[in-house]
Amino acid sequence: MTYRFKTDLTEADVTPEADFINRRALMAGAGALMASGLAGSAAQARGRYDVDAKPNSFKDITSYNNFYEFGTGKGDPARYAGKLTTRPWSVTIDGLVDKPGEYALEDILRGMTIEERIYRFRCVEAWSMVVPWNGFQLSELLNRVGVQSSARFVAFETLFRPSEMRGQRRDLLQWPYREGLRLDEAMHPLTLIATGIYGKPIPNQNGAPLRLVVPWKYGFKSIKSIVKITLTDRMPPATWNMQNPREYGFYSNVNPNVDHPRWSQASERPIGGGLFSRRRPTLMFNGYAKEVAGLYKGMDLKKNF
Ligand SMILES: Nc1nc2c(c(=O)[nH]1)N[C@H]1C(S)=C(S)[C@@H](COP(=O)(O)O)O[C@H]1N2
Ligand SMILES: [Mo]
Repeated sequence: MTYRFKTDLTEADVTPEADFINRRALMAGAGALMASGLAGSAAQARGRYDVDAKPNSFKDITSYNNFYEFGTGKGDPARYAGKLTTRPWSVTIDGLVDKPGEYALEDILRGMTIEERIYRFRCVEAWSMVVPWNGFQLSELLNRVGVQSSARFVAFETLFRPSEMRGQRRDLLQWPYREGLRLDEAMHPLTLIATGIYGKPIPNQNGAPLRLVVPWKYGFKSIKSIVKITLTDRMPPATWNMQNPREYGFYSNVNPNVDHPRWSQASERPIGGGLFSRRRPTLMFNGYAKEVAGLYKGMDLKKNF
């Protein structure tokens, strides 16, 4: 019998990224074994929707954030979001659904298929990351509550609790933070409700306990700490669109050909590449054109930006 003391572990042994990369490597190995003789065995380890890029570190993803409920600085969410109480938590689902109600978090999670999805993430401010999310498809939840045929859009709201969200004591934005999707966007298999990162529960600064992830849209569409989901027949209000409709459209699909009025969207700065890391070209629909371009067929993307 051998004893393994804590001191045997190096930093790399205990970081979640290391676990993650090791697990991936194991899966790749198993996949390669099973698929020996078949082409594309390397792709075996990658999920259907995973991007072929190295994920950012857990540290990057959880320390460089936008979450104005806790302040406007990139470090404010990590500094102040720990205060937020995320249990108990419930989400009101109402509007044009068969089974409206206030659902406890546990009831929402029960029976959901939690998947791992490695997605590109592109903020409208022109920085980007690659994030290994855990979560379930929004479509699964919507199907469970029964979307009525008259529904055209889905509206989302973040928690309003100024006692724990210090940014809400100021009029930085019109609280609560709100976002919306067209129903077909919401039902798309890429559209995720994230519950974790790197296989760990999603940290408060990233939008615990439930946050939206729409990887082909600018980051502000991916609303955090959701308490309300409403099915509606009208295009719902969206926080940044209300704030400045000239700069932030309802759709806000990532589009290198449509510049923000105050900066170019043709390229982006990957976070975590170091001080002198190179910008990289921004991809149409953030690299998800094959999956989502069809949703916008016939639309003028310069007008409907
Ligand atoms: N409720 C709420 N959701 C939000 C925001 C916010 O300020 N409040 N910021 C958005 C913006 S601008 C971005 S880029 C992403 C950032 O997500 P991350 O911190 O997990 O990277 O969250 C989005 N969701
Ligand atoms: Mo953003």
